[in-house]
Parts: sequence; structure tokens; C-alpha cells
Amino acid sequence: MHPDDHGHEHGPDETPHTHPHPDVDPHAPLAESGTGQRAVRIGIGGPVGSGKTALVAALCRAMADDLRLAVVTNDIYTTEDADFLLRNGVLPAERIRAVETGCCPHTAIRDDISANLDAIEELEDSLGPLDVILVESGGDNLTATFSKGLIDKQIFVVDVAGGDKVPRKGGPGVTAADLLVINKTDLAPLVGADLAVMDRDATARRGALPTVFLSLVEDPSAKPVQEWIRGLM
Ligand SMILES: Nc1nc2c(ncn2[C@@H]2O[C@H](COP(=O)(O)OP(=O)(O)OP(=O)(O)O)[C@@H](O)[C@H]2O)c(=O)[nH]1
Ligand SMILES: [Mg+2]
Repeated sequence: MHPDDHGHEHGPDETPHTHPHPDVDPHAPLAESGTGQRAVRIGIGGPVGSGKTALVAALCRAMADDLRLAVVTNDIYTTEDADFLLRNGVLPAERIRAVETGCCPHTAIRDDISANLDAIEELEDSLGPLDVILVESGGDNLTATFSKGLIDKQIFVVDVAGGDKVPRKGGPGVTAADLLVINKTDLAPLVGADLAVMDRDATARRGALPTVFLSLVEDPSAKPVQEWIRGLM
């Protein structure tokens, strides 16, 4: 057995894997935002069904009156999430773009980000100056993370229905996202999830990085997330 450059052990017949570690972003960061020249781009990632689109819808409803917003959604084979946002009228249609990744969702937000960058550019060209662009990743696993060449800040959404172990399991979304959202707290009693355990483990994983608990059923304006975004402005 020999360790590869990530410290993983390999047997004699296995070749070490060489793709970049998800914690290491190969893309150069965008110029610092806050210059007033372009929108703050916020990536929203997290496992399938954790409530990313519901959060995007809540944020649009809560902020579209006073901020210039646009949304890019990513789905693998459909435009399901963009269709949901359109059906629910959370933003005018011209402010929503759908990217069909056709591949693992993390590829389109981390490795080949061109389709997402094109969508953002089209929005900015057609709408003029914007304050915030939300980019929702397709649902993925705990290793998913956005390229810093695509977004300025990253929100990672997990939910309590997956069990209170999820923050403890770590991964770059949980450990390094600028904001961790633990959603669906209304379901905690139904699935036996202990929110205090999730809070303790999230703090242990994230240090000083913020974590908020949310139930979009009980708080449809996603107040703590909205406040965090407004704090970036
Ligand atoms: N009970 C409860 N249900 C929620 C909450 N937030 C979202 N949901 C429901 O969870 C389901 C999945 O939500 P979505 O917003 O589609 O999740 P998603 O992360 O965008 O899913 P993918 O894009 O498919 O990965 C929907 O039926 C939502 O109505 C919540 O706080 N509480
Ligand atoms: Mg979605």
C-alpha cells in the first residue's frame, strides 16, 4: 500500500487518482465584488431535495422589490427548477435562465463553468446592472462545491430529513461554504433529528463560519438567509 498525494492508501494494482481535490479550486478568483460594478454572485448548492429551489423562490419573493435580482438554475436533464420558479411567478421570466448540465452537477459549477458564465453574461447584457445573481446548482452530494471563478459567495443547503449526522459528515460544502443552511427544521421531530447535535457538529466543522437553521414552511421569507445576503451588499 502507498499513499497518493491526498493521503489515500492504494494497493499495488490501483493507480492513484489525480483529479483535483474538491477543497482546492483551480480557477482564479473573480475580482473582489463590492466595487459597485457588477452583481454579487451567490452559489446555492446542496444535496438533492434539500430545499435549494424553495430557498431561491423565498429569496426572490422577499428581495425583488428592492434589489435587482436574477437567477440561474442548473438541472441535469430538465429545466425543472427554472420552470418551478416561473410557474410560481417569483421573478419575471427574463430574469431566470436554466442551464441543462447533461453531466454531474458539480462539473458545471466547478470544472467547466462556461455554460453558467454564459447564462450570467446573457442576463447582465439583457437586463443591465444587477445587484444579486443566484446560481442554483443541480442537487449533488456532500463533495460539491462552486468554482470561485463562477461565484463570490457560496450557500450550502442541507436538511434535517437526511438525519442529524449530516454536518458531522463534513465535505467542502459543510465545512467551507460561506453560509450553511440547515433547512426543514419543521421535520426534525418527525425524523428524530436533534438540532442541538447538528448545531454542535456544524460549529465543530466550520469554526467561525455562520450556520443558520431554517424552515421554509414556517418562515417563507427565509429571514436569516435574506439578512445574510443583505449584509453582503
Ligand atoms: N417540510 C418542509 N419541506 C420543505 C422545506 N423546504 C423545502 N421543502 C420541500 O422539499 C422539497 C424539495 O425542495 P426543493 O426546493 O425542490 O429542493 P432542491 O434542493 O431544489 O431539489 P433539487 O434541485 O432537485 O436538488 C419540495 O417538496 C419542497 O416543498 C421546509 O423547510 N420544510
Ligand atoms: Mg432545485
